[in-house]
Amino acid sequence: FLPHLVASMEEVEQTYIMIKPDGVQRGLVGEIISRFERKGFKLTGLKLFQCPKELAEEHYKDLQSKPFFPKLIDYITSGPVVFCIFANLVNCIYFGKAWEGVGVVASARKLIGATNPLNAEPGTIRGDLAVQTGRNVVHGSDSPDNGKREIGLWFNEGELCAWAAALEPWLVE
Ligand code: IDP
Ligand code: MG
Repeated sequence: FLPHLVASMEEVEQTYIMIKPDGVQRGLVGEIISRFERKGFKLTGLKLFQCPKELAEEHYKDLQSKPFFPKLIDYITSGPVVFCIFANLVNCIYFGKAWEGVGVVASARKLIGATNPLNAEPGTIRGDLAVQTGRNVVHGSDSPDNGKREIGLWFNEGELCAWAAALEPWLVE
């Protein structure tokens, strides 16, 4: 396969997924990443990182006024997080255009499940692996625009990899 035929990643919808400190401590990194891989999404970035307070506050700035905000920042900065980017598969090899259908952002939110793990369906990550909102093991962007914003916050230029997945024709018609 010819890497130069990969569409520019800017044209491709991408989501920012973060395995929170409880997920790392509990040894769930492989399990969680595996669920997105098995679904068929393409991994385009990956990092282990101790999040500084300022970055956690910027990431969750929409929740600043919530009473749980200080506890949330303590939680996210309490140990290393693993974060990654998953992209929609594209049939770029043949057509050079993004796959139409439910985007990776919305689909990843479905795989993750409801914010409160007690309401998350079995089969979802939070439904299977977590019990409390304050320890819900994983974050996923809630819109394509927020996906772009979060990727910009957590990754530096040149850290993402656009690559042609050889299995793509078996996942996208
Ligand atoms: P989301 O992660 O499902 O998108 P948001 O409402 O964006 O949920 O909240 C971000 C994170 O803040 C949650 O995943 C959870 O870790 C934390 N959080 C939200 N609501 C509460 C709460 O009521 N108590 C404690 N933590 C909360
Ligand atoms: Mg959210």
